[in-house]
Amino acid sequence: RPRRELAPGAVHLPDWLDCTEQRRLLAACREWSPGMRHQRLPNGGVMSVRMVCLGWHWAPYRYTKVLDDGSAVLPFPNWLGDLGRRAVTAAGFAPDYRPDIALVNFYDADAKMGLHQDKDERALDPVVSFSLGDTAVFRFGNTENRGRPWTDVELRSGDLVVFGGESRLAYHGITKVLPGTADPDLGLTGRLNITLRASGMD
Ligand code: MD3
Ligand code: FE
Repeated sequence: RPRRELAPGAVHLPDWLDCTEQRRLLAACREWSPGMRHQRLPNGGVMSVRMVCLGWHWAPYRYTKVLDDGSAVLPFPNWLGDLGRRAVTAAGFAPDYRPDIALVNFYDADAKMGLHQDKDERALDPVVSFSLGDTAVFRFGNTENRGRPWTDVELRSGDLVVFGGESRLAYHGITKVLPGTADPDLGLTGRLNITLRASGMD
């Protein structure tokens, strides 16, 4: 199986999830989807992506155990931790990975995610990313600032990327979604990305 190193610590395994695993993950996302919200940012902006969290809720820019309306965050299922351990192991990282956060992002044809760093987790364990549905252009930058150098990589349905080591604090984002690129057999219009993280919190 191809294993592309985007940068030191950033490992891309195209088409890592087989068709059955993509369907199972999509079915789970559909169960979580009633909780999907456009996140409001402290600067007054609203994210174009719709998001639902498992385990811990990302209330920009910190993690909490309760949603903005006071209700409990959805549980992080054990099977998702198992999938995360298989993923980091396949990418060549230590198998002792214990993720306790999943962020599920839904992109319609117009959604984007600006360049940012993921630094709200106390632990620097790898971040695991799974993509489903339409292809997206993922921009992978540097650890210094939002500017160049960056590389643009297409992420397709079934792709796994693991970001650890030197890449864990790199700037990254989604510049566009390519509508209509998903396999019609999957039955998803748009794109889902599921990231797994270790909070480092109790
Ligand atoms: C590199 N999500 O949820 S996944 C995010 O496709 C996020 O929804 C994008 O960025 C998406 O924070 C990109 C790829 C990704 C995820 C986390 C990373 C790359 C990363 C953390 C550190 C470095
Ligand atoms: Fe991110």
